[in-house]
Amino acid sequence: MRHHFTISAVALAAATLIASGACAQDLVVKIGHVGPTSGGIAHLGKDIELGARMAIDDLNAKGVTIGGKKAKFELVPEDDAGDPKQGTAAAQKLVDSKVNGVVGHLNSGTSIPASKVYADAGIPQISPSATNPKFTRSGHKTTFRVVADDVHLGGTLGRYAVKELKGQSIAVIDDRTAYGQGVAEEFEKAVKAAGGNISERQFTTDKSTDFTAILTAVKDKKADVVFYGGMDAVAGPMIRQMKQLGLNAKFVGGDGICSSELPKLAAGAMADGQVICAEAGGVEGKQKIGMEKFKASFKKKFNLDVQIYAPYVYDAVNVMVAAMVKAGSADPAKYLPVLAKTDNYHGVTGDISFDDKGDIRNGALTLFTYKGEKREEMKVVR
Ligand code: ABU
Repeated sequence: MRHHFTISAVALAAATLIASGACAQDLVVKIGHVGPTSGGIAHLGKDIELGARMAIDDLNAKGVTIGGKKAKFELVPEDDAGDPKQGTAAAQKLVDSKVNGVVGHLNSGTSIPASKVYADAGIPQISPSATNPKFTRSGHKTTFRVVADDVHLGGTLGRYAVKELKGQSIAVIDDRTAYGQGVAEEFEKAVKAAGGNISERQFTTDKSTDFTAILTAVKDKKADVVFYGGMDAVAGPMIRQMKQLGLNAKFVGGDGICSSELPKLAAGAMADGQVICAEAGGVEGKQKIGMEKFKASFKKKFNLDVQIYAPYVYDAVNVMVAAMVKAGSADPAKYLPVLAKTDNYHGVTGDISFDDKGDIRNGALTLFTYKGEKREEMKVVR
């Protein structure tokens, strides 16, 4: 009976290896991924999930050796729907399934509470998109991000609204999420510091669809610049309703609105040059070639345009794996100290080094506008 059990266990292990495509001598490395692949910003959640998938496929195709063993990378995807509670539940699920590391979450509102779950389990987490400064300021050694933060985003856009757009009456609206509120507050601070005037302050939610009341209040103040702290799924209909109300102000926002999808979400209501947004990263010079190649490969592989964050999550996976290779181990306790010392990793999104909080050093921003429904780069700002 004992003998029979042993044979069954071996057969089961062999079947599992065959099913996963791994050989007995392979090291299986599980990379967890969490994003909102359902709900209003599912197109952005899918963007990062596919970016992570592409990184995993490329690593497996290239062949990576960790500590003398051939590594077989597996993506373990979870959906948090952009909801903080679902975010911590998804994080716990990944911890329970013993992932070696996590890329995600997308939203600051999910990434911040989830970071404690990963920290308690000692599992490294790299967000490709969470920009609220608090994400890396809890003192967790396991928390990293590969994008600039809201101080940089809101501050740059606030100065731009006053100095370049010459806004005389600047309205600020946010969706009360960790990201939307945080970036709007940084924008407001920078406008005031640059001598500008915040004429109206309004609030909405990340699920609202009717902005008539708040936009009427903004119109009454003759706003010439509207800043929105929130995501593209709300920004698009807001721009459409601005047009319906005859509010012809510039529309400014952070990385959350800066997607390929925004023109569609605005249903053709965006005038050329009306929208100015900032992606929380940027490449210059020769590095642009790598970014363009990535976007073309992504389009070929998935028949989809990159929305915003796919290149950032691609780099997040690769930075994590580079640390495993250097440490000679995929054990989080062994590769975490190496990951923290990441210095000048040449990624698709530029050179990545982490500071002592896990933030990217010398992070860039790229200002974009939209013309003919296409995103058009204006400049990279450091
Ligand atoms: N950075 C904008 C989108 C993600 C976030 O909530 O921070």
